[in-house]
Amino acid sequence: MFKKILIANRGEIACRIIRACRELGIQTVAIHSEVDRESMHVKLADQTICVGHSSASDSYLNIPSIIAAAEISGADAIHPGYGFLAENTYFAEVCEACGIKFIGPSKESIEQMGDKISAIELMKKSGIPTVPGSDGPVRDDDPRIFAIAKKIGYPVIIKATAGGGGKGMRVVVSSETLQNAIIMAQIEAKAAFGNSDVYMEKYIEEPRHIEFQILGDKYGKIVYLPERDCSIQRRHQKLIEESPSPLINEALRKKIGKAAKNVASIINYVTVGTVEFLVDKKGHFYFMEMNTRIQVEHPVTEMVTGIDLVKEQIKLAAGERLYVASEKVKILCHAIECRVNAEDPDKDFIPSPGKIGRLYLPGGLGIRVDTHVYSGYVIPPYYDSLIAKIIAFAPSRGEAIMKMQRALREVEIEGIKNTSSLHSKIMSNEVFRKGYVTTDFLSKHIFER
Ligand code: MV4
Repeated sequence: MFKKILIANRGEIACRIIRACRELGIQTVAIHSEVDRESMHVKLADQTICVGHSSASDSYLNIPSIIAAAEISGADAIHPGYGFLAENTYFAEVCEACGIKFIGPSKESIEQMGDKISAIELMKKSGIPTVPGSDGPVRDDDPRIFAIAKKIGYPVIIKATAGGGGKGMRVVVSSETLQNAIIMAQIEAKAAFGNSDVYMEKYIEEPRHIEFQILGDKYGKIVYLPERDCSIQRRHQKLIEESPSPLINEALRKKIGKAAKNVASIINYVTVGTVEFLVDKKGHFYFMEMNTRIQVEHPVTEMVTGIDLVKEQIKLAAGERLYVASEKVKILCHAIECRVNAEDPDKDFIPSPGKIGRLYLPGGLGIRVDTHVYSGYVIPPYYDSLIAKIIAFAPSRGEAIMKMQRALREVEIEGIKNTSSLHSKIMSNEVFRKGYVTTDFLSKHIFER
């Protein structure tokens, strides 16, 4: 096992990782930017090193500085958390070259999933269900686009090859608007990514975003855990995640779970990761992408399964054997996570950094709060706006919703704006309460005009 781990991250996830290390008896090194001197992760760690100025590129993305910090402190491993360098193949490579264990999969695995188009291609070739599509770029001046779209079947969606995060996507319902949509998508893609390539896919109507947590050891054993439903998103940012999905039954769970396990096997995946699928109304599922990191929403799976995913991730990176078996994993409860952001829901969610005055965060039976904020803490404007994750867990979905509502009522965060009122609104929405969550839920039922 590792003796000392450097955490190349900040915020709630850095705190989460330090806690896991402490329970495993591993020393911790926190790195931080100049503005983060008073941050919670710095207070929690055994050792701290300032790695640069406040902007992320000078600090949490500063590879030479982070590697130097690991060498000076004698850390034998680096945990990248999520975001920042978590899916950076070059960083994983540099760690390896310096004899420091990168706590994550191999650089080859990161690379194979890093390019979303070639990841889909590889999975399709390997027999994993993918959305029917053009299998390559399409151009507006190519007369074959009409035949391709007809074969796929309308509606189709045009996506940017270099895209991600839903930028530049366009839905086309009939051949009349196809060519124009491709032209517009190409222009948008060029402006946003400097690359005008676009491709075509069958548009899945009212899909759900269903993802499976997987774990893998270096001996080739892979298990999948019960799914998370992450359909409630705003501008392709997840807001609420829950497990199990109210719209997945045992048979479908097994079917998609096995596919997720196969996806991980294909790339010899080690440690923890997540395979994302789009699922349509009929229960057809399609591979979307794989995240080769621990994710923001991992706590819902921890509450549902009783497995500490961060500790498992560290143990698997250290070469330990996986003792979990998919068939033995039980769904212990229903869990829901609300991401509370320092944003103003009344002003189009503009970030709301600043000093936190009075702070009261909820607790009690069935509530877990993962956060790094405290009364007097100043939220810097440089990084993402997540300030707390409230996780409610109870024997049933209805009870978990009740708990979340009561927890949200207890939240008091003075000095800055936050999104807890939006969560309260969603928790009391009838469509949500019935479990009817698809990716257009927010625009249809919450932000309707
Ligand atoms: C889709 C889709 C429907 N059909 N692809 C959005 C982000 C990008 N990663 C994929 N996205 C979608 N791709 C096909 N063929 C609907 C979405 C989508 C979506 C997906 C997951 C979660 C939220 C979403 C919100 C809008 C659209």
